[in-house]
Amino acid sequence: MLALAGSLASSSAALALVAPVTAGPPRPTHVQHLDLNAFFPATTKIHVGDSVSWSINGFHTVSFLAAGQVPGPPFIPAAGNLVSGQLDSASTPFWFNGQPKQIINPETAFPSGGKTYNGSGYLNSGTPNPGGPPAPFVVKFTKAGTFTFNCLIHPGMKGVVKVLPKGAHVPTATKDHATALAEYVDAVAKGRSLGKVKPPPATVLAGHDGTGPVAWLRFFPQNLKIKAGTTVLFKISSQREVHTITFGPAAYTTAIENTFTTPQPKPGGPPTLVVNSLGVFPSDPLPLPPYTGTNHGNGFEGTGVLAGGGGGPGPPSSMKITFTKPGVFNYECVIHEHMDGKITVTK
Ligand SMILES: [Cu+2]
Repeated sequence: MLALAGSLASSSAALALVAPVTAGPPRPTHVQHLDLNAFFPATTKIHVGDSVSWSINGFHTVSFLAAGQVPGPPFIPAAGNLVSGQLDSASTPFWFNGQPKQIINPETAFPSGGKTYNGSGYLNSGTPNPGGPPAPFVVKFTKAGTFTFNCLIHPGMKGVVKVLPKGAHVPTATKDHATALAEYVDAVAKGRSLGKVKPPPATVLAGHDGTGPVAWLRFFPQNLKIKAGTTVLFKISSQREVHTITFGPAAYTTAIENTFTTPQPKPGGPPTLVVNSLGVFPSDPLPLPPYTGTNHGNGFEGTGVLAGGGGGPGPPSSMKITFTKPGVFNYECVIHEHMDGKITVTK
């Protein structure tokens, strides 16, 4: 019975087109620290009854919003679930004890709306689970229309599915692949050009992405050389990414990165994805104090999450830190692996 159902399903699937799209680059950029936050191709045309298959390459969602729906931010405070007992390495309690824990917005993180879209309502792939690439996300479209979808992690990362009546011209999957590759080549070229940025003095840019698909997961410059007493501006230079600037011993900051989110089981539903307070909150009440290399006993100081969206109620897009003591001070972004930098301070 099951085998029969399976063969019926595959024979009817063979008649309908499945259009390929990738969330993130269709192939590696082959440029160190360069990623792409876009859907390739940006626009897909199919017939009513056809499907689109999204390969998810990176931390993205495929999300169709209901009319009037404004997606919530990726991080939200957990009502009634407060940070407690967090001490620094000098055994002093952090300021954020008593604040609501930050969690990954469950509306963003978990699938919703099934695998068939009739052009209305909320349909979300959810975020990929850790460990291995996720299976393609396949959605069948049952109604003609033009439907925009978003990545809820990277604001402005959008694509369009045009569902046309049967008989209208639609490209073949081969043509879709060719369009995706042309867009990818263009995006990598934009990335190379944005990567030539020369930041102003005493400024570190986290990423330098413009408003398009480019996602530089590095700092510019990676080693900033300054005199003691200099105030450095750390600034997100991206509309779509979030980053942190987190100083401290490598073992301490890497531990924050490796436990950036922790699933806490919740009866009767998906787990709550709690974000590490040491990564998401600034290490100190703002403005951040001068950095001496021994803050919090072990040299920990961090901006918490910075976001480039700018203007809105979300996280800030920049912070300043004054460096008072000579030394070489390493920091990292605890959200993106291999996104590391250093500040070299001389007398
Ligand atoms: Cu980052």
